[in-house]
Amino acid sequence: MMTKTRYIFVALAILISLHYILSFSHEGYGKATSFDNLKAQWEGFRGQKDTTVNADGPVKVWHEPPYKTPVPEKYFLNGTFDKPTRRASAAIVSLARNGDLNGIIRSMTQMEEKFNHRFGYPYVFLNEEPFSEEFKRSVSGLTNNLVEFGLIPHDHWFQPDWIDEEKATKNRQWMIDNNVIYGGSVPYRNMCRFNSGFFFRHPLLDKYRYYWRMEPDVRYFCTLSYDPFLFMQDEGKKYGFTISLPEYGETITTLWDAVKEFVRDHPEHVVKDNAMGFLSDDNGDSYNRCHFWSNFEIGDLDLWRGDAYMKFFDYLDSKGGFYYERWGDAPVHSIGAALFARKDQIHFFEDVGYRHEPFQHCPQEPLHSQNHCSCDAKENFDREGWSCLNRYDRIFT
Ligand SMILES: Nc1nc2c(ncn2[C@@H]2O[C@H](COP(=O)(O)OP(=O)(O)OP(=O)(O)O)[C@@H](O)[C@H]2O)c(=O)[nH]1
Ligand SMILES: [Mg+2]
Repeated sequence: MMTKTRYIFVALAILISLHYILSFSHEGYGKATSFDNLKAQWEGFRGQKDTTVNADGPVKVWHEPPYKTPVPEKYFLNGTFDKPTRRASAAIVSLARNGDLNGIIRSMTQMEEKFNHRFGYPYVFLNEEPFSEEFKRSVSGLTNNLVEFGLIPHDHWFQPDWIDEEKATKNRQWMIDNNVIYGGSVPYRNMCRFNSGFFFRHPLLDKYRYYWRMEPDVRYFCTLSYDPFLFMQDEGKKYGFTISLPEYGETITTLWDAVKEFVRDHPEHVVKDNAMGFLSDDNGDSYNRCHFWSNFEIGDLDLWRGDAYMKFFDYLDSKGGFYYERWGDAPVHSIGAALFARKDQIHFFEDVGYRHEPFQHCPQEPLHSQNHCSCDAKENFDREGWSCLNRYDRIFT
C-alpha cells in the first residue's frame, strides 16, 4: 500500500513532468509560467517564515538579516600566534594606475596590518598600462605573499568602436553642464565597464574563486581575526559589502529599463529567494537606486563568471549605457548580485570597519571593542538617513 507521502511524491513528479513537457512544447506556456513564477518570487518572499525547498534542497528561511548571527567561532584565529590551518582560493585584487602608488601603499599597509599578515593571501594588481618598476617594487615590499601584476587586454578596457561617439560626447557634455560627478570622463567610464564585466576574466584571476577588492586611499579600521574568504566559501556566500547607498539618478537614466527587459527575456536566470526587495520598493517596477558600494567587495568570482551574469553584462553592454550614460560598476554588480544570488548569499560585513571618502562604516559595540576598531563609532554611515541598510534588513523580515 502506498503511503500518503508517496502519493504526494508521485503527484508532484507527474505535475513537474507535465510542466516541463508543456514548457518545451508550448512556448507561450513556458514564458507565461516562468514569468508568473518570477513575479511571485519578487512579491512572495518577503515575510515568508517556513522552511522552503528549492532545486538545491531545503533552504534556511531567515527571520532576521544573517549578519545578526555572529560569525561562528571556527573561523577565528584565537591566540596571536595561531596560524591558519587552511585557506580559500582567493586574492586581494586592485585596479590601479602607476599614479595611485601612494594611495595603494596606504591601503595595503593597513590590509596587511589588520588582516593579511596572519592569513597570507596573494595580491593581484591590474592596469591598462604596464606597471612601473617602482610600483612593482614598492608594492611587493609590503608583504611576504605573492604579488602579481597584470596588463588588461585592450578590448576589456577601451570604448568599443560601435559606440556612437557623437552621441556619447553630447551626453558627456550634458553631464558636465549639470555637474554630474565624473560625468565628463571617458577613463572613468572605461573603469566602470571593466569592473562591471571584465576584471574577473583576467587570466591572473583564473586560479582564484574569491576576491577582496582594494582601492587606493581607503581605511581599514578594525582587526579582522577570521578568514572572510573561508567564511564566504563555507557558508555559501557570494557577495559581501560594508556600505550601501543610492546611486546618482543622472548616471543611470535607462539602466533599470534595460534590467527589466533582460529579466523579461531571461526569467530563468533570476534565482528564487533573490534580493529584489533591496533594489525596488514596488516589486521591481522601479529602481530605488540602492546599491552596495563596490569600492569594497568580498565576492565569489563565480557569481560574475556564471552564465546568468555574463549574459546580463553582455545585454547591458550592448545598450551602450556605460558610455552614453555613466553606468557604475556598483549598481551593475549590485543588481547582478541581487538577482542572481539568493538574498542570504549577500553578506553585510558588519564587523569590518571601512572608509572610502567621504563615507565610513564603523562597527558598533561590542564589535568595536572586540575588533580594536580605530574609528569613531558615532561616525557610521548605517545611521545616515540615506543608507540603504534598512532596505537590506527588511528583505529578511
Ligand atoms: N588602471 C586604472 N585604474 C583606474 C583608472 N581609473 C580608476 N582606476 C582605479 O579604479 C578604482 C576606482 O576608481 P576611483 O577613481 O577610486 O573611483 P571612485 O571610487 O568612484 O571615485 P573616488 O571617489 O575618486 O575614489 C580605483 O582602484 C582606481 O585606482 C584608470 O584610468 N586606470
Ligand atoms: Mg575610489
